[in-house]
Amino acid sequence: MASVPVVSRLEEIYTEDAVPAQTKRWQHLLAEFEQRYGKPADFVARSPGRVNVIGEHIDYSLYSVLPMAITGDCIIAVGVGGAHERSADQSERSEDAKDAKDWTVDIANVLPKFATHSFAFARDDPVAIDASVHEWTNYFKSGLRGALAMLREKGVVGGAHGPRSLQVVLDGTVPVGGGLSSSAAFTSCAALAVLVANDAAHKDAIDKTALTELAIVSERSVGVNSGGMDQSASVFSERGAALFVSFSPALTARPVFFPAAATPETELCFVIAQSFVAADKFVTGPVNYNLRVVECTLAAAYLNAVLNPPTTRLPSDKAPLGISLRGFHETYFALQEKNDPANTSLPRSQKDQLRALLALVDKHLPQEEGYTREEVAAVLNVTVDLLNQQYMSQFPVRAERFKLRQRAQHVFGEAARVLEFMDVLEGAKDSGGANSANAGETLGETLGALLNATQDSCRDLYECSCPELDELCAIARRAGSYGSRLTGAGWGGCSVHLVPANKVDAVKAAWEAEYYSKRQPALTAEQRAAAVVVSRPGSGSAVFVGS
Ligand code: NG1
Ligand code: MG
Repeated sequence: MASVPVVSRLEEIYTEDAVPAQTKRWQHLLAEFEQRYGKPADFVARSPGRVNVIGEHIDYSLYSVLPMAITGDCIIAVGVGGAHERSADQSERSEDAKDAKDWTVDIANVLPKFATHSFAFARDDPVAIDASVHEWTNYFKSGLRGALAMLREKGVVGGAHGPRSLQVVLDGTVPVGGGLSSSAAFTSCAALAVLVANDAAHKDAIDKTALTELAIVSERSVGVNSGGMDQSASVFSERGAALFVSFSPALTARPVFFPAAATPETELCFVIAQSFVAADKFVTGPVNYNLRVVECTLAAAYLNAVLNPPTTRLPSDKAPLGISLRGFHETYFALQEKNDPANTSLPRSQKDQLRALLALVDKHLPQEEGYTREEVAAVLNVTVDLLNQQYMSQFPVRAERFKLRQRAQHVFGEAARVLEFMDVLEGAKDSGGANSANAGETLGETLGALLNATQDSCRDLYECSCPELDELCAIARRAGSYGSRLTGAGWGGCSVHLVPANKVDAVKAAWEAEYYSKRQPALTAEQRAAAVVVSRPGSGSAVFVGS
């Protein structure tokens, strides 16, 4: 079991060169807390945003992904208890204690544009969230709700032990709606804050896996049917490394180091560039993100119906809608093996299996124009009503046709690219790293080609890019990027680029001249300064108890 680190010095969280700037920000947060609540904060919880290196839109189909944490993060100063809190004794004795809203959260943001709120909740309350209203404190509520559910299950909260009232002040530096996962940073951080506040005696024993799993489920209560990449990256990351996250058979995450370059000029850098196209999943979820989740799930059910024996049911798994393309994948090959154990031509490695699945998609999901509800329901042997109810009631979607062919092609292809990317990285390490300048170039080109292929697939098969993101990628490649693509959900937000250190300035200048000054002339100086970031992999969630 790996626990969330409890630290008393900021150096343990940030790199040396980031510490001075961060120290100021943390002091400001703590001063704001004291001024607002008239007492010092008890602790600060912290969770970072992330950039995804490769593996886009496959986490909710339970395929492995490779994100890394960024320096931008959410920090929450927390005070526990307070005037409103009814004592455990009182709560137990009183008749109506169960329903009395005796616990409160006061929540403020260092940025005044986020209005201050207070809300109360009862001892056994699941904490109501109105996902139809896009309200910044919903993310805190989602973390609170998930964490309390876990604490109740563990018996830490319940009976004579009421939950704790909280006063919190938050500061976030992950751009909102930018594909860098401000939402997961906020949700994981809130969940962590609530766990520590309610079980202070065990604050150094908060299991990273448990925190991640609860943050994944929590974030869905805000209205997006997301996978688990962002929360995993936020919680598990280690400074200096990307993170290989797997969801099947269980959630695991391991650090992945990029080989050292021969010279500083050839060092491989990840450069993140904002498109400034806002992609708001809450508004557009029914026609983009949540719709893709449904399309992938329907593709899994459809392939199962046409390729496996009629009575085969896909195993229910931790995918958002309970079954996944990965579940189909495993079931299909397990049955093939069982029926014909002597068959030596069955693909054994994940990569070969994914290739075989692409051929099956080509044959059994031929309709480029997509599939109607009636067509899918007929193959699944259910009514359209049941289909709607099973897959489209909790998170509504709007579509006439479901592009099962293209979505499945993207998912299997992208899952294979992640494995290929890992093989290339690990091969480079085995052969002594990118030690000569030429080896560095070849490595950059090979990895870059995979990133470019991801962008093509996102644009053409998954339809989650947009002209601005395509343009940022094209400009960067012309100026020396090895590989460029959108990162996160897409439809706007950020792009990520693999660039050798000696080309970073040229790429930045090209964006300025060809994109920002032309496409986004109205940007403020501040926005412009934040538009492009060279990102080093940062560390994950932590609890800060220093003074
Ligand atoms: P963004 O939009 O960057 O938060 C979303 C999902 C991820 C993953 C990516 C696409 C949420 C919270 N996260 O990321 O789980 O599916 O899209 O790869 O919705
Ligand atoms: Mg998000």
